[in-house]
Amino acid sequence: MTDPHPTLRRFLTRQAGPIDPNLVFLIEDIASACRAIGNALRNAAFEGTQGHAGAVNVQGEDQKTLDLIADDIIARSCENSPDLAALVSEEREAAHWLKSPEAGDYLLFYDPLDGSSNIDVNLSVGSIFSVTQVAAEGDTDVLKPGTAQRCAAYALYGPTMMFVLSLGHGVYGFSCEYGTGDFRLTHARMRIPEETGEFAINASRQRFWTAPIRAYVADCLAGEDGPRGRDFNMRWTASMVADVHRILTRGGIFLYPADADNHGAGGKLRLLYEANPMAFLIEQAGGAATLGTGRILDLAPEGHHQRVPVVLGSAQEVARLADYHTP
Ligand code: AHM
Ligand code: MG
Repeated sequence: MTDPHPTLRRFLTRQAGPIDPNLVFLIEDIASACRAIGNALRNAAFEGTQGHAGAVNVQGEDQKTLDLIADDIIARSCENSPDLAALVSEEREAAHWLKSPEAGDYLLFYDPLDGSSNIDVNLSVGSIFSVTQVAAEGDTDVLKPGTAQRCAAYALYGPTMMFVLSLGHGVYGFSCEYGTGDFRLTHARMRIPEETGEFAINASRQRFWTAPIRAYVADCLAGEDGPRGRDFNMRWTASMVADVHRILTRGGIFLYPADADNHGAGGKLRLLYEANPMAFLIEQAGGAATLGTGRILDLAPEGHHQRVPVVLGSAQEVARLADYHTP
């Protein structure tokens, strides 16, 4: 009888279609790192690793001790992966080259611990990954559009630790089995419902919002008696991974727009290791991911830590939001 919950390795080698064995190694190295980060999070109160590291990253954000631990775990777990040429991390200023690039080598972009303001209050956090390939020997240009992604994934450290992956043929969710530590397939071919009655936005920023975002949210809040003719629910976990996972599971729309306060920086979320991988996963699950108007995956990146506006989730709702931008 076929195992209804194959391990990640079995899925990659038997069920994911033709796949480069060195990409299998890389994905397994990433998953091993996530397992180790999950353990570090669980033991943080004993190990004295909660709280701030006393350092600031390249983006001017305070680094948590666990941001740095997670970054180190991922780098150490993946640096010997065959054909991995470079790492680009939220916590490192520049690309970390592991070898001289050859055509087909892999480039790994990652946010080691996303939503890390949630750590000390014991709420869900995650890690986000994006993989592209080197175009030609000696090519050190890591700034490729999201359409060039070979795969994208995130780990969610929640009540169940999960690893959610797309290789460009649908989205597959693996749950970490208590006891064995194996990631086993539990959510095959995840699909986002097209319609939704749930939105996610940091409402404390309302005074900074642009007119289209203001109008969209006001219409949702007006509920059954408003222009939408239905009541909406609002959820915001301050952890993009948790918010995206909820949307992949039961639909919804997530917004982190550019506003009067973050406009100069381009937005809040980073293109290469937050917006692009999440956009890839959302599109692979039948949803849509935009900058408010244009598709995120088509944007040509200009910098390693470039920030962009992000609107993603159920396709119809994302399309509706775009309409608010049309005069
Ligand atoms: P981080 O990578 O430094 O944790 O920042 C990204 C996080 C996202 O997970 C989340 O959607 C957002 O920042 C929360 O922002 P806010 O503090 O405005 O709620
Ligand atoms: Mg992040």
